[in-house]
Amino acid sequence: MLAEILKVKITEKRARIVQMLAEHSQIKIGEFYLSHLFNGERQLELLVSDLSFVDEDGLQIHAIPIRQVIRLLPKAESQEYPLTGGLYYFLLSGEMPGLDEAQSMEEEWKKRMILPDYVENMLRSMPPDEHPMTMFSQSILAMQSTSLFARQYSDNLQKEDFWIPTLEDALNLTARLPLIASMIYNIKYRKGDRILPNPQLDWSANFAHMVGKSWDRHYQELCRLFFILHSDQGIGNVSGHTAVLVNSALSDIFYACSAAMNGLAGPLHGRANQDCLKWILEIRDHFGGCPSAPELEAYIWEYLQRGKRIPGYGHPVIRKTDPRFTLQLEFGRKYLPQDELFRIVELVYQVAPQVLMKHSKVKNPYPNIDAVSGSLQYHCGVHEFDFYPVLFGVGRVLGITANLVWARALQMPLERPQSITLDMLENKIREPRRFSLN
Ligand code: AMX
Repeated sequence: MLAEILKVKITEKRARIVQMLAEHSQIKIGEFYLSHLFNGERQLELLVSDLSFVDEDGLQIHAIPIRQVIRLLPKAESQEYPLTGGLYYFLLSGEMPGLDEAQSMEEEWKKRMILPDYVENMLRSMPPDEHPMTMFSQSILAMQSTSLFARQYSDNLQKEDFWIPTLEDALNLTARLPLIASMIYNIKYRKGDRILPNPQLDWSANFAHMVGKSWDRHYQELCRLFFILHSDQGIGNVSGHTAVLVNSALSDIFYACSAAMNGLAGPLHGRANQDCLKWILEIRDHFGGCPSAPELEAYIWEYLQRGKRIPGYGHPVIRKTDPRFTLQLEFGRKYLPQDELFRIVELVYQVAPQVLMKHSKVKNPYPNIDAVSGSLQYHCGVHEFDFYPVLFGVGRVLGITANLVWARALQMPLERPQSITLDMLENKIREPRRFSLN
C-alpha cells in the first residue's frame, strides 16, 4: 500500500524536477563566500530533502512543526504518544496516516523483525569496553549482505526502479532497530540476557520490553516520544549528510546508515546526550544535590573559563529553545517533576542561557534536543549514559532511511563537489572577477 502511494508521488515529483531543470537550470540559488569554505558551509542551501526542514524555529516534517506532528499522528487506544509506525508512514509518504495506516506499518515491521544470527555472534565477540555506538554501527554494516538493493543492482536493476528494493531495505533495517539496540544493551549491561520481542507490543514499546522494562508504561511512552523527536532533521546535519553522500555512490542503505552512525557518534552531534547527562551528574556530585541558582551560575562560568562547551546547548541552525527540548521537558514536568537530575536540568535551563550570552560567542545560547533527554532516560532506569547515542541513532535511522528511499526515487546523482588548493583560493582572491559564481 505504501509502495503504491509512493509510486504516484514519485512520478509527480520527478516531473517537477525535470520541468524545473529544463526551464530554470541557470537560476542562481543564493550566494556563497570565502567564509563558507571555512565555516562548515553554514546556511548554504545545497541539499534537497523533501521530507523535513530545520530553520531558526526548529524542525518541520512535511512542513508541519514537530509539536503539531506529535499532536496529529495517531495514537493507539489508551496511549499518550503516537505510534512510531505512523511517523514512519508519514515520513515516507508525506501523508498524515490514520490509526489503520499506522498500525499496518507496525504490523509490517513485526513481520520483518528478524535478525541474522551472525549479528548476535559478532556483538557477543566484541571487547567489553567497546562503545555501544561502535557496536550499533557495526551491526548495521554487518547486515549489508542482506541488502536487496545490492543484490538486484548486480542483476541489472533499472535506475527508475532503484527505490523499490531500497524501500524494502529501509523497512527491513528499521524493523530490526529495536532488536539490535536492545541486544547491544543486554550484552553490555544485562549479562547478555536476551528478551524476545512481544508481538502484542508496538515498535517503541517492544524496545522498552526487550531492555527489560516491559512493566514500565512511562518508559514505553518515553520511547515513543524519544524516537519520533530524534527521527529527522533535514539532511544538512552530519549524520543525514553522511548517509546521503555515501548513498549517492549507489552504496546501499546499510553502508550509508552505518557511516551515518559514525558521524552521529561525535560529541558535537549525537554523543552530546551522553556528555550532557555525565555533566549533570558531575554537577549533582559536586554540590551533593541540586545547587542554588547563584552556585550553578558560578559553576558554569568557571566551566566556560576552562574553554569547555556546555553539552546540550547551542545549535548550528536553531536560534531559540529547541521545541524538541520543550516537548521532553513537558514529559519530565508531568512524570518526574521531583527527580533530582531533572530539577538540575530545569535549573541549568534557567541559568545557562544568560551565562552563555555573557561569556561565550555562542550564536544560540538555548538548549537543544540533548539537554534533557538523558535525565528522562536515567529516571526510567537507563543509567548507562554511553548508550544514549544509540537511542538517538535508533530514532535517526528512521528519518535517514526515508530520505534515502526518496534520494533513489528522485534519482539524485553522485555527490562530487570540487575541492581547490589554498594557492588557487588566493589566486581567485587576487582576481575578484573570477571569484564569482557566474
Ligand atoms: N558552550 C560553550 N560555547 C559554545 C557552545 C556551548 N554549548 N556552543 C557554541 N559555543 C561557542 C563555540 O565554541 C564557538 O566558539 P569558537 O568559535 O571559539 O569555537 C562559538 O560559540 C560559536 O559557535 P556557534 O556558531 O554558536 O555554534 P556552531 O554552529 O559552531 O556549533 C554546536 C553548534 C551544537 C556544535 C555547538 O553549539 C556545541 O558544541 N554545543 C554543545 C554540544 C551539543 O550540544 N551538540 C549537540 C547538537 C545537536 C545535535 O546534533 N545532537
